[in-house]
Amino acid sequence: MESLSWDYILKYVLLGDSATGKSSLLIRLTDDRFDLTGPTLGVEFGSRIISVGNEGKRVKVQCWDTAGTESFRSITRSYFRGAAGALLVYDVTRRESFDHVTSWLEDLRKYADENVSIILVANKVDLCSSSPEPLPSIQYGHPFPAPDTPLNTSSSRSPSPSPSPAPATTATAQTKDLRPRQVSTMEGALFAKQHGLLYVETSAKEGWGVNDAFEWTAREVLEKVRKGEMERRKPGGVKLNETRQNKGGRCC
Ligand SMILES: Nc1nc2c(ncn2[C@@H]2O[C@H](COP(=O)(O)OP(=O)(O)OP(=O)(O)O)[C@@H](O)[C@H]2O)c(=O)[nH]1
Ligand SMILES: [Mg+2]
Repeated sequence: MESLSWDYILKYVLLGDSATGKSSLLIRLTDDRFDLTGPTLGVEFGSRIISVGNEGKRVKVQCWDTAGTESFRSITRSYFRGAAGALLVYDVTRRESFDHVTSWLEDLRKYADENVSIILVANKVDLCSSSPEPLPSIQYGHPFPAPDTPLNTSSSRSPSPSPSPAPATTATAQTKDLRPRQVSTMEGALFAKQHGLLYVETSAKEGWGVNDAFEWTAREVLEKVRKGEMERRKPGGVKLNETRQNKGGRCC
């Protein structure tokens, strides 16, 4: 029975500029495919059960995919309320979409619950690299790079505090078909760290990092539940399957 097959239901929202790949990320999560998608009109919905953490908690992610177009902004904001997790998406090949992250974040802070777990999603990395690369250590709470480390140089994703004399942002594309990257890994990860967000790099096209984006967010939500920082029975946001918890013993 479906109701017995999950431990938690978490409500998520996907937000960010139009054409950053929000719908494509959701389709990759729910159907594991990459399709041509038109712009979202208002909101769309998708759901999947994922396994989270070492204990393999079964989390049903119920995800509202919002339109990035400005004209839908007042509608999409209304979906932020009650979300336990939010994926704030930008396109690494389009600087403007990263510049607008601040404004999307302001909306989230204003309209979503204060405990919402937010992950900054740097999407379309396949356009700049032929394989996913390791993320910088700052993402995992290690020290910031030296103050004089240029923010725009880390397309090579070196977490090293003394980065090699790396080329500037545009130099990532070494293969003819690859595009220049306009927002480096270091810049995205630093922004996330400074604003208390998680950070992940994804390609909805290749499937890189997509499950991580949803799982890491769920981990943070469950950790908040464990610490009592988040209501378990709040309508929408986090719902606990009492039957499974009673049978299975411990909570999160
Ligand atoms: N190469 C590449 N293209 C992508 C990726 N993700 C999305 N796209 C393409 O980018 C375009 C926009 O993708 P959508 O998923 O519709 O973008 P969206 O953010 O949902 O856009 P709105 O619904 O208008 O807010 C489509 O042509 C996708 O095929 C990716 O990871 N890599
Ligand atoms: Mg869409």
